[in-house]
Amino acid sequence: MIWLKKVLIGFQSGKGKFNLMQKIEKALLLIANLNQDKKNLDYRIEEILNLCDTGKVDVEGIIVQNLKKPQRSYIGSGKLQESKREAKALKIDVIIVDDELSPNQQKYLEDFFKIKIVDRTALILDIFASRAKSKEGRLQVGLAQMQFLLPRLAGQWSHLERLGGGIGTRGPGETQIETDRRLVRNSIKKIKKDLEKVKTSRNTQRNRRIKNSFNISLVGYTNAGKSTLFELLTKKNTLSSNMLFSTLDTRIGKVHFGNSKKCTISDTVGFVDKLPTVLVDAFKATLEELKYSDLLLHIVDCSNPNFIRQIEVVNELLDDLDLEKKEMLYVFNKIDKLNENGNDTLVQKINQFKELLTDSCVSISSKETINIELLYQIIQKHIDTSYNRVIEYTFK
Ligand SMILES: Nc1nc2c(ncn2[C@@H]2O[C@H](COP(=O)(O)OP(=O)(O)OP(=O)(O)O)[C@@H](O)[C@H]2O)c(=O)[nH]1
Ligand SMILES: [Mg+2]
Repeated sequence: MIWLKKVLIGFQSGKGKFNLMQKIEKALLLIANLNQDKKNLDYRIEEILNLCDTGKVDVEGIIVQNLKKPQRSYIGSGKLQESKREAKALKIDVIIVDDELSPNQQKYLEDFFKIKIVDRTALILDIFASRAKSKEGRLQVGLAQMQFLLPRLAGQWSHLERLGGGIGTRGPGETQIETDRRLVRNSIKKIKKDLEKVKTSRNTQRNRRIKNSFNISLVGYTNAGKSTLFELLTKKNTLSSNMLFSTLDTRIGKVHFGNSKKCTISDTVGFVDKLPTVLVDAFKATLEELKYSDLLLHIVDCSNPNFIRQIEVVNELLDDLDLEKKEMLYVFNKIDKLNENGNDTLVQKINQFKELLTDSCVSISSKETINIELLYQIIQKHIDTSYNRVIEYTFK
């Protein structure tokens, strides 16, 4: 829990931003595989390894246990002993757990391993904290960190209780927890107030911008290639990198089409499976831009064997945001990677999926600029149709 303490002290001193992983640390990864979900296990491992890589953690070993139901100690006691031996042998600095731990589970594992325990949510929060650049982004992530911290504060003072326990030791510990809780609650209140202010000024700017223009938003799973396409279409230099959550804050640019109608395009945060609940609000706030879009371009990394699951994750979140009725064009990106050997089954899967989508789909490569002209034409058609709709409506 030392890092949580750091977050708290940081907010007290007004800095408000912390990296959980300052240097590259050696990690042991624990995975409880419920119901022996073999099909998704490889994908799950690949994704958490990517997250670890992005969070600058070196995974030295992975321990998976198949379980029928969740355990109080996350995995069974035999596997825990094995993990402890492994952690010692590999000189591990941190245990990464690929699920969100309850405060009790967190405390149990900390007491057992006596080294830092970082669950999936803490890892994602840390990546977000190091990525957030705008004032709003930083406030949103700070708020999520505080909300995550609050129920976990109790564990941090257990060392005082252990100094003998019983009378005379519990008092100061308990009081400190209460003080910490109050400080965190006060910070939460302050961040919420600051966020309201930022929101009002953003709404004013947006109202000015969306008037009279056709607004396109890029949405999609993290690492699908949204920023690369944004860069290509706007000729802007944005951050695109082979890391998860490169983009956190929505960026807006202009695109020029043949007709005179003004067109804006926004690049948004990538989606991820099992999004931590404390981050849902932050996501919804950054994605507010989508409500004002006339067209969503759903960018799919079709070279990823799990692209269908990734599409589902994105669509579920869009549903949550009440955006399921928005006009959407599926953009199958990274087709250049499909020429590699051994991709036949994947290509077959893509073709089957595309048949279901009929005309609302286009395959491109943003990196190799394949079919970009075609994408322009399709977008142009959407703009023309929407423009005609407006004219019909006005003259009726
Ligand atoms: N081979 C290939 N790589 C691509 C293509 N488009 C993007 N990439 C690579 O995929 C990685 C992720 O690209 P980004 O544009 O940062 O992806 P993103 O969707 O913005 O990611 P987040 O901001 O993390 O959600 C980068 O290494 C890109 O160079 C493509 O068409 N082909
Ligand atoms: Mg991006």
